Amino acid sequence: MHFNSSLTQIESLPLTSDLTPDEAEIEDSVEVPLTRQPMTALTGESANSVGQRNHSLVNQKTEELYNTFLAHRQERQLIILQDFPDPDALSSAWAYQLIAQQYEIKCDIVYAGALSHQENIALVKLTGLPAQRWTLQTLKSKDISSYHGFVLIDNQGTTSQLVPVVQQAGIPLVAVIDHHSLQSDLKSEFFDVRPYVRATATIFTQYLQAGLLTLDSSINHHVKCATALMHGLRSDTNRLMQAQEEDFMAAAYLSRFYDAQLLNAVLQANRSKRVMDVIERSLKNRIVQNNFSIAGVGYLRYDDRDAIPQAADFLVTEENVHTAVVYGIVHDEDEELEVVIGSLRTTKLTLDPDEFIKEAFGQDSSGRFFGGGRTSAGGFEIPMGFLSGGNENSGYAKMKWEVFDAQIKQKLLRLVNPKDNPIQPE
Ligand SMILES: [Mn+2]
Repeated sequence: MHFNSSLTQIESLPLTSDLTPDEAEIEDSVEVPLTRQPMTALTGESANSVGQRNHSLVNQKTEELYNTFLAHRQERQLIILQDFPDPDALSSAWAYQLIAQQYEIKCDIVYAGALSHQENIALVKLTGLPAQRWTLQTLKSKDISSYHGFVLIDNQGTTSQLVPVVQQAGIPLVAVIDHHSLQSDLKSEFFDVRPYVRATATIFTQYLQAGLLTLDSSINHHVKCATALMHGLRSDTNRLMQAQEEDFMAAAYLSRFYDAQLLNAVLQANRSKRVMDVIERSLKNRIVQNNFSIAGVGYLRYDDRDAIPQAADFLVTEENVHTAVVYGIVHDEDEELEVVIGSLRTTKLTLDPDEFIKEAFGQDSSGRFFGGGRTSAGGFEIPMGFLSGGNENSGYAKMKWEVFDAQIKQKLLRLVNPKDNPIQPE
């Protein structure tokens, strides 16, 4: 499928050799257990732990990933997250980093945008999650040639500004681990994309459970990472309400290690006033048709970008609404960068957000879709290009918003009311 040809050779390597890394060579900066349980799951002994249906796939993927780590011992890797990483991405990347350390692979977790959701900021601060913000500017100042490979987690490269630059530098893609629908035909050494799984944190928990890293409650990092994974899993499954068997099994496993108090502290993070203001605008501006709630919220600052999915989360709770779409123009004051960003949330099981967004907005001139999704959620980004900036002229700013607002509504309403005239007066 998407594996490159060298994998077949790697697969045939004996599993029994090299299981325990040389203790002397392990970096002592992070506590990682030096002994790991043998990969019992690889031989199918823990069939009850994951659920029969996907058990063999999990084992196969775990083994492939294990072999990938072995093949890249002592290398440096860049883990690239979406520009605005969520708890699922952040926690999964941390799990990858901890697993990789056992093979003396040093990983840096990077994202180009911002941590804009108050819970994400709390998660990173309270757990000490080792993610770094690297803007395109930062990237230019770094010597990225020291990285032997890059890894995409909870994304497939379409939502990060860093990916094209890293690809251009000739750094190979080592692994893609995600649960979004397939976005493009990526060539990666290791590839595990399972769109029917509700969270990437579930996939990582399965790796842990299958023996890639033995969690230990006496190790601080492990407890915090398990807590982060629990948060990631919960937040991608609407607090487990959309969780399926595999996600519940993963949560059950994490429950042995996670810190409930710490998770509670993360969840207590308050919304900023600006986020509340965006939610207020979405309430005022929403139109509801055929159980869809659609709201444009105008301009918002880059750092408040996460107010958009939060507003969508809120609008979808209205009676008789099954799907909410909220969008706005996000602007970065320094770089005059402007982009329309939108979020979709749905409780309608038969609505595929990925299909819906691709159908509504189509592709740009290079064939790239403006967005995509996963179960129950999706998002889109439409660059403003030549129209960016110039907002000090309030007449121009207003006109620009009105044009984008009208066009997005037309495109959405064509799907919402397939038989009607798509243009609805407000
Ligand atoms: Mn996710």
